[in-house]
Amino acid sequence: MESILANRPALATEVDKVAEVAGYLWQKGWAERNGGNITVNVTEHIDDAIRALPAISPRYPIGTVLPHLKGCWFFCKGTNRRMRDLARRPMENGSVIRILDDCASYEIVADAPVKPTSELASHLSMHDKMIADGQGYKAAIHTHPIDLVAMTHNPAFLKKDVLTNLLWSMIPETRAFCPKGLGIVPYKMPSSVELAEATIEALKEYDVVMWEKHGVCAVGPDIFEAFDQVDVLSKSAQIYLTARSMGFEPTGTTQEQMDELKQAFDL
Ligand code: 2HA
Ligand code: ZN
Repeated sequence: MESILANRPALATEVDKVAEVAGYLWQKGWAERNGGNITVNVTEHIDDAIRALPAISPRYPIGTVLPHLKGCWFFCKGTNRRMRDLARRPMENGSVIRILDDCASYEIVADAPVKPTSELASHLSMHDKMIADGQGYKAAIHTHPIDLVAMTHNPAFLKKDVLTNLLWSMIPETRAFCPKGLGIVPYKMPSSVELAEATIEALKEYDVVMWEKHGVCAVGPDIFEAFDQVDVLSKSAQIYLTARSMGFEPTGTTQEQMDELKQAFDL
């Protein structure tokens, strides 16, 4: 069977971007075994011929009702699939799904019946919110950056906005490219609807969401931008821990310097 990417360059480009980012996640050491997941809303690239395709899976529940997802299609990393395999063979380690009209279930359409990520409830909840917000955001990422996850093992960093201010103060770019900062979701069961709901709540206030002792979630217009958000925060975390491992507490930019930046860049 021919891949649905054949003769569909725009859809193929979106999947290529996912594969490229999957490679970065593996190279960064953020994606052990099957760790992390990526989903992209590809609805705009779905034509009548794809719409006419039969399902190749049973109907699966999402676990929650997401009204904005009616008629939407997603490319999703497969559950239990390796990020490094997604990088090389995206359509064998991910699949295209359609959301059914009840907005509470989905079926797999192509290429292979690869069941989507175990964090689908969180991913689809983020997409539902992105559509509601109307900013044209299409991509969501969840990954396990060593430095950022390590920081959530310190209770002092879990207090509201402590980590955000610390990371902003390590290098000006972090403030500029992550202006709303990093929200913290207290530890919750992976894959749970409670985790999904808490993630959405935090995204109302922050650009990026940290799952305590687990990982990070980010969204963006495309998967490159979502990845960049995490990369920028991880860079700040690296600067912090490099200073600490050289034996000193980094001074950080001052509140005054950060305020000046906020004004200059209209953040
Ligand atoms: O997909 O990262 O949180 C594996 C995970 C679950
Ligand atoms: Zn995870």
